[in-house]
Amino acid sequence: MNNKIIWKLATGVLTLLLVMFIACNTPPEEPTDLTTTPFIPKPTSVTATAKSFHLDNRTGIEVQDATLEDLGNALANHLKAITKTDPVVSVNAGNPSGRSIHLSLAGAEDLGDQGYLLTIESGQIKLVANQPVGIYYGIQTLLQTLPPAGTPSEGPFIIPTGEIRDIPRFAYRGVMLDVARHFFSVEEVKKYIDILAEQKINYLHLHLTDDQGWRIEIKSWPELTATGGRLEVGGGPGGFYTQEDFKELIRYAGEHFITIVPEVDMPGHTNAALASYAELNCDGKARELYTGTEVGFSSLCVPKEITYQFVDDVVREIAALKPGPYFHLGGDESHSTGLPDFIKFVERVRGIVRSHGFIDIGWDETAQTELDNQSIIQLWASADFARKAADNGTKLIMSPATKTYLDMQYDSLTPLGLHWAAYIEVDDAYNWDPTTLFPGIGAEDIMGLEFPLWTETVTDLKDLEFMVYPRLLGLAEIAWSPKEGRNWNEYKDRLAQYVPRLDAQGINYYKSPKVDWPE
Ligand code: TNX
Repeated sequence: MNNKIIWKLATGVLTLLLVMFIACNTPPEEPTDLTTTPFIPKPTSVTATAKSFHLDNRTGIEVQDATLEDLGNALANHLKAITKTDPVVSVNAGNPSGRSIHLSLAGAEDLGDQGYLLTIESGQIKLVANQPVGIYYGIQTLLQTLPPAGTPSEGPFIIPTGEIRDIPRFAYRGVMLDVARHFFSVEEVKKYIDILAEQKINYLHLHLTDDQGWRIEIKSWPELTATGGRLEVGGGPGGFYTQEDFKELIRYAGEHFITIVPEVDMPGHTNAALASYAELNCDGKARELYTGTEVGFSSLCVPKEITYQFVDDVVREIAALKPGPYFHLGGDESHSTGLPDFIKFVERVRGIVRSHGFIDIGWDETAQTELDNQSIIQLWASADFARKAADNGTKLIMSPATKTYLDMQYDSLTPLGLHWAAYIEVDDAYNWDPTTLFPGIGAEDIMGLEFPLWTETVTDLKDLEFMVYPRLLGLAEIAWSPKEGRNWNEYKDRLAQYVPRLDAQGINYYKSPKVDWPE
């Protein structure tokens, strides 16, 4: 061999070694595409820039000022649970430094109160919003770019680069839980709150009273819980929230940017109260406790003054717990209250509710009263009542039973639930739109959507999860994401890819035959 050949061989080997060295030490620039991440609910817009952000133990979290420190810490805790890294949270009002996730309230007006802008670059991630709640939602989205917490994952944790601009379609995105037919403990409700927050649900309406149970302590009327809280459907031990419990629920929900909406259902659905206090009955005789599932047989006594003293005490004590701006006065299925009495009752109670600083919400029957446009009407059964309200400028919460009732069975084989309104398969819960379902009710009339779970047949958290998931994911998307481009086939693939998140949290979801679930 002559020198030239040796020289060529040597440089060849060296080049190879160098290439191998570089390849091993720089993360591969694998092609990424942020637009294929299976987000639920789908963000308003996602654009991809095909690079990647590597989340590792050099990643820090920077918050613009102390007001965002709690959110920074919450994000750090989530990342710790997913990646086993331990990101340091620091305050940095200036430009984000390299490798950080930077949170700031330097948003733009077009993000509204709840929107956010998430910009992922290979060197840093920036999350901006106008309000902390927008940052919270941006964090929920960012977490969906990573594997779910609790799954064994060693990384590398690679986040595709791009930009997500996300603004909710409806300001009010709620669920309702009936804790009266079957009681759910503070711990169970908290577990539900944890998963609701991931879908950007922001209201939890608690149906606190019904024929079968009174579930909130009212100190001036102690028998409501001592007697009225004792049982539940089927005769099992019921339960109730002390005022301290309820404050804790309000606090915990607030930490997840969820507002509690308390409901005391009146004048019907009141047997538990009528069993607790004889004087609330027109005939002065206390009723028996009831553990069946019929509706429409009970009524507070409309002509008696003590009825309004009772309502005033209840609303005042609940107002003192500061749940939020809304109080739901029920008003559904008051079949044992004559219509003139019903109207008289609702109008007077509405005044009491407002006198304690609340905005009143009522089920659609309450639209039969004289309305100013300050009330909110919740449509569940009657589009006619709701239309009357809308024509009057009253805002609607849309909970059509045929689409949004989470206690409706998926199909005739579903072991739990009812079907008086419909069978609601996972595709039925997704393939509809609140702005076109009823003639004469459009986007301008609707302040939001709510997804109720009545619990005549739902006894515990496992039952709850089975009826709620996966339908709630699709419903939450209808409430959050733009209507344009909504498509079941595209969604059902995303849903299938989302499943590891449900599995990781041990959620007992219904494996609908309509979805190709992963093996
Ligand atoms: C109707 S929806 C009711 C509830 C039942 C539910 C069962 C509404 C306002 N009233 O009392 O629990 O059906 O699906």
